[in-house]
Amino acid sequence: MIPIDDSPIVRNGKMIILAMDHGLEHGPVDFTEVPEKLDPATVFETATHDAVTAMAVQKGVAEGYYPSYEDDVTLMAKINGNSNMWMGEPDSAVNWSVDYAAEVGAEAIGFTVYGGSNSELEMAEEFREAQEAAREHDMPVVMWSYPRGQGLKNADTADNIAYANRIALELGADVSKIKYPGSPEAMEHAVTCGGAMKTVMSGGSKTTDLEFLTTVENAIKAGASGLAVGRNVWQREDPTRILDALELVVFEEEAADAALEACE
Ligand code: FBP
Repeated sequence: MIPIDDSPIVRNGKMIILAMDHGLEHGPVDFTEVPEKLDPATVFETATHDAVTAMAVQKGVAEGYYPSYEDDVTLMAKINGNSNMWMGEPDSAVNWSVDYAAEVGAEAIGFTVYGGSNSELEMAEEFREAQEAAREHDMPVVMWSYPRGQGLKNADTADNIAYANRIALELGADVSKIKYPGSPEAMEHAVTCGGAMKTVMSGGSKTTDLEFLTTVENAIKAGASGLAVGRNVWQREDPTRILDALELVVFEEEAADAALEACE
């Protein structure tokens, strides 16, 4: 872990990473209710909101769309990923190198590691290569750290999520992105397992405004440094409004209901 408070992906110690790699990870099904968002430019527009400290995308989307937004958006290169059509053990192909990501304009790297997968060892070795290359470019590395594999019956237990956060610290991530483990106490424990590394909450599937913001509020109170979110922002009819509210909850540490009221 290196100090990253001066990185453009961080604002006052916190961050809101807007993720849009779902076309690869989940497929067009995530866009059924919002077909206009199949055009990545629409989500890049959303990422120009002040609250967003970085936008995480895969290579093809970065190459095609980032050049039009390089003055307004901080690019995080999500360098591994795979489709939902893959039926093997959880794994993730490395789709672009850190050097090439830097050439495209990335200021940070995103990398998935599935602790507990039969592919975990290869993924850890690929992470080592990416993490050390990122150091050469002075780019922070965010690990999407998920317990996932055939040997894990209940992958998302609070203990497994805390373990995933510790794996991120041990392997040298600067930020770890974990699922909310279900309670503020469990989140606090997971954050503690990450030591001084920053932990951010994963957005998850779309819920109501209040439910989503309350979970974010609880995560922040538990010591999280923000969130990496996709569907809960860009699947909404009005992504600007939820980002206005998120800005208050994450950076101003306001309560969810007060933030929503302020954004009416
Ligand atoms: P969401 O906020 O929509 O969950 O996005 C965050 C993210 O990590 C994306 O980067 C990724 O595509 C997706 O979640 C993967 O979700 P899962 O692996 O749980 O299906």
